[in-house]
This record gives sequence, structure tokens and C-alpha cells, in this order.
Amino acid sequence: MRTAAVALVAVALLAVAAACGSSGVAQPAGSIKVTMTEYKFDPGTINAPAGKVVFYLVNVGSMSHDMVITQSDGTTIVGRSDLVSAGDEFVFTVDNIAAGSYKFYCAQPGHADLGMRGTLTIS
Ligand SMILES: [Cu+2]
Repeated sequence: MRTAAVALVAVALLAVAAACGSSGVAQPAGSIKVTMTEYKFDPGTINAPAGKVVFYLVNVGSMSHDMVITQSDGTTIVGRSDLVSAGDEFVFTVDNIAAGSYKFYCAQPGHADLGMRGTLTIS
């Protein structure tokens, strides 16, 4: 009985460690916070000044997501984030982005078609 209680406490502690383990990246000053869920980005329409743009990606969903930015043709990639695990955050920096219209989407299979896409306007 006592062994079982100790095991339960150990499991509880592990669960807490897992919950805070990989996250904890603070939002950088001047970054644009983008929340990722199944299956959308919030906001889905982003405006930013030309130059260096920093996205603070927060995955509050239950699956891994990423963010790929393309020219308005939808295929020429100008930036790609790391894969962000569920519950994790990632600071995604795009250097020297020029004024213009861009698109972004999640490159995980099927996600973009299910709605994980948006538009980025750089001015
Ligand atoms: Cu996704």
C-alpha cells in the first residue's frame, strides 16, 4: 500500500515535470504572437513592417504544427519554422523580408487544407 502511494506521487511529479518541461520560452519584445491549434493560426491575417520579423509561435493544440511562409505564389518559401510540439513555443525569426504580400501555412500533412493557412502583408 505504501509502495503504491509512493509510485502515485512519482507519477504525479513526472506529469508536472512534463507539463512545464519543454515550454517556457518567453515572448520576445516586438515579436508577433501567433497561436496554433487544430486547424488554424490566430491571427490568420498578419501585418508587419519590412525587415526582420519575429513570430512567437504558441502551440495550444494537441498536435505538432509548424509555419511556412511563401511568396504570394504559394510555393516560393521565404521562411520555415521548426516543428512546434503541442504545448510548446518557438521563436521564429525571418530576416530581411521585403514589402509585399505573402502566404503562410502549416506544412504538416493535411493541415493547410483543413484551414491552417493565412496571409502576411509586409509594408
Ligand atoms: Cu498544423
